[in-house]
Amino acid sequence: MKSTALANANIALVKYWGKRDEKLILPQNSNVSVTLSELSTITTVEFSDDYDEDIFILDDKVTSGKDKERVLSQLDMVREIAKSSQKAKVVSKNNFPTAAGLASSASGSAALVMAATDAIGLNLDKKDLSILARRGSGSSCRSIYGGFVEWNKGEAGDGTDSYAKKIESYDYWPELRVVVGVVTLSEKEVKSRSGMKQTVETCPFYDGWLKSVDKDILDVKEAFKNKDFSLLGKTSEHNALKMHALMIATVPSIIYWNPSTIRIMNAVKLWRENGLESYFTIDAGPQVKLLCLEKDEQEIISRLKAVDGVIDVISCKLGRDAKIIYEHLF
Ligand code: 2P0
Repeated sequence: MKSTALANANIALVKYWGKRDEKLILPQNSNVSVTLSELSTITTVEFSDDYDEDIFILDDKVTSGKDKERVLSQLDMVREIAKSSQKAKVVSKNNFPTAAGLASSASGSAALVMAATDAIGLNLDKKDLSILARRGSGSSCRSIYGGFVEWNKGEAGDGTDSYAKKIESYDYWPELRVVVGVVTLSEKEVKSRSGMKQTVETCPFYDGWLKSVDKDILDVKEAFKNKDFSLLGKTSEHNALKMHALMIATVPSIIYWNPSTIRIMNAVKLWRENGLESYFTIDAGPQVKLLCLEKDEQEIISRLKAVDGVIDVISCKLGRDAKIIYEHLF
């Protein structure tokens, strides 16, 4: 009744920002991500009659409040499918800063459902794991897979057709890199969940976003197919800026950037003008992720490290599928 899973974080190239169903976590638009090799969560789950209540320990701290509630509600879903009432102990570790916009909820929820379903003896396929992960945190449905991944928004009211599928495997484009510039270790002030709800409710440009996203998805898929780095980068960068434009035009306004974020954005444009090709994408936090090719990786890393306010740089390849591992955390 004990199992451990490892899932990698992912970064969206075409973003998810807004739900059409808050409870089931169904997105307004389809979206596309790349799974990141170096950012991961490992989670061990044990179901046992010895536990009187569920326990959740994240990065060595016993959690309570919203973080714990999310885990409990996912455990409840797993118990319901398995027709079990056993309580569980969950221990989870991120190898990167939690909740600062490096997609910890994505890798966390994916690792949790994979470990919990395995521990309780369910043998779910990846589609069902993706749906269960989605119920914990939308973007996590993409972290079940490695490589390039699409979360199709689906049409059904019950969410049964809203799950992720792999577009290309982790080894499809070995030269591609995502270099993460860490500019803060603090947790963000506005959580994605409330921020995106505010945007759907108040942003006057939201319809324009929805009208333009499908073309971005076609373009990134075309870029994957032809390994067209420029098209991939341009589309991803523009899509990220469009999402941040929505956030800025939300009432009250949500600005996730800090001065270092803007310094990196300006630097990347300048580097490009001078022949070093790289593009940025930014999620719901100040961290910046740069897309580049292997031939420019070392130059990008050293230039990024030199930008004022950059605390750490993590260079990723395309990550692999989430998986069960055999070294437990307790
Ligand atoms: C994404 N983000 O596509 C977008 C881009 C952040 C910016 O998905 O409410 O933690 O749990 O579904 O998945 C972050 O939001 O939100 C996110 P919920 P989630 O990666």
